Amino acid sequence: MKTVYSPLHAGHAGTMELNSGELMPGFEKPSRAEIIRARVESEKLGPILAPEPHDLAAARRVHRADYIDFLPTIYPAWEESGRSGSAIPFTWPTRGLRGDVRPETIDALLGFYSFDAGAPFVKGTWDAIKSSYEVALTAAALVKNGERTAFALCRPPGHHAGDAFMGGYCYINNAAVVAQWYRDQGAARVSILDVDYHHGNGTQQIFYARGDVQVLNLHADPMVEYPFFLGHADEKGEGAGEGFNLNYPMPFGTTFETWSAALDDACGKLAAYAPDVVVVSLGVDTFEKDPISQFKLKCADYPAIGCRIAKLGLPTLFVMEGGYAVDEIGVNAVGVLTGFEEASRG
Ligand code: OKP
Ligand code: ZN
Repeated sequence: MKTVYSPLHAGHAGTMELNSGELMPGFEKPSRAEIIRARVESEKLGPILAPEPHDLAAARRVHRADYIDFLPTIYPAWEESGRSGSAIPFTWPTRGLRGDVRPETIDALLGFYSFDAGAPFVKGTWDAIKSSYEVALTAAALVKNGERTAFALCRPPGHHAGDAFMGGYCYINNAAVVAQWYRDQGAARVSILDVDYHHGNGTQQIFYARGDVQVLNLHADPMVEYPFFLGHADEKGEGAGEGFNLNYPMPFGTTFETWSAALDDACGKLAAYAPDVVVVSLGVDTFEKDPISQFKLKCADYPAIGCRIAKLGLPTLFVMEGGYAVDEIGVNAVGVLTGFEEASRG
């Protein structure tokens, strides 16, 4: 399996985030991608390729144009206004306020285009976002051109980003971009299987009214876990999308026994949909030692996940999302991929 990776992710560094009432260094840090990359090498998963350059046309297919245009202007505007460090919003147009009037100043625009304070911007953030997007599209093309699978080692991740909002470490929704790109390249149906610990609220929002992209999400129950305000089992899609969004919320403490039964059910629904291609939003924050998560998967479970997905027998693109236990993130992420490869070989 080929991996696509860009060193430009590393410029998105030194971010700060609000956690348990304290501003602290972000969990979503450059070492995550470096450790995964090192494990890809040591496991001899396959060649590591640089991304091809891409303009932002594919991003505009799933994100609002004004949102995509805003992203590269954030840090320059932040510095222009005399600040440094992490640009972070602090006011949002929630119920009872106007969400339809675009404000003029950078602090207000940050709130206008986000749903939380969890997507900080530093000097290298835009270049990292753009490289992550190019990594996803380059890996997507490998699968389109006949590879059974590929790994987009994206950083920053994407699944919390919606049509016109960032949040939860996410800015451009890489999985949504490539799913739409496959549709535009002629795929009739695409499935997105999101196995990250957190609900992929951005992906759900983008495709909620569509029947041509099936979205399956396995995650911690939003009644008690971030992102809190989406991801319940009764969210099944609307209009032409009715029945094509499936959520599997699970309680804190969920082990692989329960989790893999949900994966099995999701794989059954996916197989029945018969997509041309599967996009896996690959988060490994389901791990028992993840510092911000409450599931109990073990290292040995990750190859079994890859194996189950391989048994679908479909072209499959893996897009990196979360995972914050950096000591094991390489073992677990690459474990899914080697499990997939072993099962594909039969
Ligand atoms: C991104 B991905 C605040 C914890 C919540 C946001 C978590 C984002 C996870 N103390 N922070 O889905 O792995
Ligand atoms: Zn996550």
